[in-house]
Amino acid sequence: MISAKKILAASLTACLSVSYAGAQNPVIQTSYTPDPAPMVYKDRVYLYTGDDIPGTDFYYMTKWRLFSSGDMVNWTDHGVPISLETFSWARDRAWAAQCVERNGKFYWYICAQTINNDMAIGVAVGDSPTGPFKDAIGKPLISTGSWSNIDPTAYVDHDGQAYLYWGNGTLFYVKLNKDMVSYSGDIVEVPQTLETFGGVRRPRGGQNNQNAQSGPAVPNKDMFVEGPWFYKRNGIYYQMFAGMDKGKETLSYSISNGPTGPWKYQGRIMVDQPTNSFTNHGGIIDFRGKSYLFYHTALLPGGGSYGRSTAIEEFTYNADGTIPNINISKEGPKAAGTLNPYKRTEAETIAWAAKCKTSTDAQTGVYVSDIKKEAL
Ligand code: FUB
Repeated sequence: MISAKKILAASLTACLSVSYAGAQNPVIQTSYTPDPAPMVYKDRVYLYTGDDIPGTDFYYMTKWRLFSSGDMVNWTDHGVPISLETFSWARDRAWAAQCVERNGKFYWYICAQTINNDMAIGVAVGDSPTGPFKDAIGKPLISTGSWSNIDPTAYVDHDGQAYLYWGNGTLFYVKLNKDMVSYSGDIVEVPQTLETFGGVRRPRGGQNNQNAQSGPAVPNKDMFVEGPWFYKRNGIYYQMFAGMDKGKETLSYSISNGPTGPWKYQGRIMVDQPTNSFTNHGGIIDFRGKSYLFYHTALLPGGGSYGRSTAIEEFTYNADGTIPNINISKEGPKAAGTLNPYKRTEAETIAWAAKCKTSTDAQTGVYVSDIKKEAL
């Protein structure tokens, strides 16, 4: 049964989506949405994010959220498909994740703190981009006792070989098997030099984001801190990552002719921007002929370094495939399509939800539960 409020909100949303032309960033206003990981599937963008908890003083995160859009402006809230409870081995720190599709199955690579207190990478699997998802193997996929086991990014190359990269301070990869939930060969540590990632990697140590501020004594241009985003476009392999500038994370990138390097540092994509957040974490997609950078800021009211939100900028690659400098904006992307006014659109598809709150229950799924001032 759908409440009157929900029907009212559905109509309201349809109006907003047609006429609304104001700010879009941060793109989700009903919850904090750090570490955005976009995925394009069948003419729709799926946005997998973390969930910052307001009022905390560290990245104590417990769940992962999902949204989708057909036009980059109206985002449908799919709630919380997975949380720490999905993974029996995970106890805290539901950090950055990415979902990729292979042969109609969806593999959501996550990282979390284990019951042994280290960080490990796991994988949930589902039959649709919105799930339901379950822990694919009932144990971590990557577990070496290291705090560097965070921020997985996966890509299935055109020859069918899939790769999983991840890391904090140190960048690693493995070759995934066709099942996407196991791997063959050794875990490989990617060499970091001035030429490959703009600097030598910082010393090993308690790899958390505080330590990321202390780099090595050599004059680096940049360095790999965390948050790799691995993909291929027009024959070029890209490795975007959170680098470092003046004690704050950048988005920087390296490229290669092959999936495992050698990497060549290219520079910074996003640097020195008033994001209000120490960390940054990005994802890049092409959708309907345009290119988009997803990143996070702390610019949602009440936000901060532990209250981060997804933002998006449209951009154009340079002719040689290099990526231009991208600044943050309040406006965000323009609509890349329209909602179909003859098709039912429920209230949880929202263009600007600053005064809305969403909730979930077993019967209705996700629904708009409040429309008022300062609803977050
Ligand atoms: O969200 C927790 C951690 O902060 C992520 O894993 C890092 O990439 C940084 O964004």
